[in-house]
Amino acid sequence: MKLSKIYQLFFLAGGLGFFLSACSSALEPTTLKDGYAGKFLIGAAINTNISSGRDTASIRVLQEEFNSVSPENCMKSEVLQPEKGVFFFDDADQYVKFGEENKMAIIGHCLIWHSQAPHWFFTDENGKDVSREELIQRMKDHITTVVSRYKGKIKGWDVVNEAILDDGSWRESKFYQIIGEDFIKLAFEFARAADPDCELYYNDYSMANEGKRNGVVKMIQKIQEAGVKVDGIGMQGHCTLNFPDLNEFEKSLLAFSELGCQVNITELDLTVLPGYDPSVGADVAASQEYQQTLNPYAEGLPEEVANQLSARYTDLFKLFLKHHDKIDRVTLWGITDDASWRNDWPIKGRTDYALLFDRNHQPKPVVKELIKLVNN
Ligand code: 9MR
Repeated sequence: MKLSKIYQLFFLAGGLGFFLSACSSALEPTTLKDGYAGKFLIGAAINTNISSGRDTASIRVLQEEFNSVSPENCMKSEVLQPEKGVFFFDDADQYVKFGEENKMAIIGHCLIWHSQAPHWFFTDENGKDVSREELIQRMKDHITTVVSRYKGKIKGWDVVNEAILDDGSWRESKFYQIIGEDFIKLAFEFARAADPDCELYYNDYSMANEGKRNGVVKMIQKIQEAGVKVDGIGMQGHCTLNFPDLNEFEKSLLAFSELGCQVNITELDLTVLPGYDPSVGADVAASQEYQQTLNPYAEGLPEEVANQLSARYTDLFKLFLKHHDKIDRVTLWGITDDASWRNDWPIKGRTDYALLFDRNHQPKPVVKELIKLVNN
């Protein structure tokens, strides 16, 4: 063969290779929801600025990157039933409508939680604790009214939130004090009766802690033995750069899955700020005084810390991918850094960088890495 022919063939083959690789990279997913399709849903908690349509910049990111929504606050009992028998559904209705219009998997959060529950729920007209029967009735009325209203529209409800402490013991909430352990089983029964086809979850923070893991497993087993189905367990996933230990997180994920429950990573975010005390988990009641030294990145995040954040998110998603057959959904607790609750907890007025999209609604470099992980 003449040398010029060989060159021609060589260039043809090179061109073809270039064309094929361009085609395949054009086919590679470029968004989180497409990247993780077939593995698990990618959700975000949204606030009323988003569900009302006001925050158009965040809505654009949500529509491109996510396929599930959770209500950050508008379905908590103090919002939904501020007075006995007086329900406020405007924001929750708007949230569900928004989720439907955007074809998202819509999550309900949360029916029974000691926090953000209205005071009247537990007291009688004299300000004394209500009887066990009365509190059960109030729980039943609340759950039945709320779950029935959105029957067939909500993929799954966080039925009970944060009932077990880090050492595995029961939280001494009013629900526990007045009703006893049974309140969880009853809550699941009431929710199941109101919407038999809806998924029902137990949701909690610091789930990687051995004590909490064992306590939750014991509690769920008891409910299951009583013939009540728990479809899923939510591991909240409020993380820091070094908490929780991912080996412990994995042990919990496996333990929950072995109960026959799907696992949801429900409230993922990652603070980079100093001074976090792991023993408070994500207890909204915790608070600390502001100090300048505890707010070091008000003017921007140093590259070194940004890299640590990327590496940590990557490690978390590697673990989720490893167990994608057990995980139904990974939900970030917000979309952009500015809207994260972490800026104000446990210290008000700090600048944190907890989420995957920055204050200009741009994806952080790690988003591309997370999408690449799936193909590798
Ligand atoms: O992010 C929520 C924040 O805006 C509220 O002020 C707070 C109290 O209602 O709740 C936050 O969300 C919590 C979630 O509902 C349950 N797990 C812990 C979350 C962070 O505190």
